[in-house]
Amino acid sequence: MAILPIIKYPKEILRKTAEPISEISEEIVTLATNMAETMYDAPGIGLAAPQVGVSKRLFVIDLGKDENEEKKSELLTFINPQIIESRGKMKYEEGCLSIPEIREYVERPSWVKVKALSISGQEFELEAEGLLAICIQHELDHLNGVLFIDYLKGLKKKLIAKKLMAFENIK
Ligand code: K1U
Ligand code: ZN
Repeated sequence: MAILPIIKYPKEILRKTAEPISEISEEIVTLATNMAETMYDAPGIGLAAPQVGVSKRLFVIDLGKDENEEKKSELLTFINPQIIESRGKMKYEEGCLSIPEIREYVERPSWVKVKALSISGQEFELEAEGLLAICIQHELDHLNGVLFIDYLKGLKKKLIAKKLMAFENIK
């Protein structure tokens, strides 16, 4: 197992459309394992393959235990994910491991149904709401070269432009 370096904004790979995974090889299994370790170490609640420099359609999510510890921590791995239904709206203050120290509210569907392959190659469907739905959409955006800052408009966009320029200068 290994902790991988996390690619930071504005690196080009974060803007590319990632390639579908045609075979769940040993290399993919190792990548998913290392991505999970990297996410726990960061710490974060999700991580997409382009964030570790691999332009492939794979992400991992673990929201951890909830406050009441009613829900256990569960590692979810999504390969070639597709959102097949969505509804509702909610705002959540998102962060991104590739854009450290910036958190902003983004509005997205509050419920999604996602279809993907598991790490063992099994197709599954998952219905998610709340933070899990938000995190799935954030990670799927990474596979399409979209970042949460792209959703900001008006004054918010202008205000964070300055902070983003600081990242651009240390490219
Ligand atoms: O994809 C990423 O950059 C990871 C990102 C996922 C995410 C967070 C919030 C809303 C949508 C998607 C993060 O994990 S940022 C770190 C974070 O939010 C967090 C870290 C430790 C504990 C709890 C949250
Ligand atoms: Zn992110």
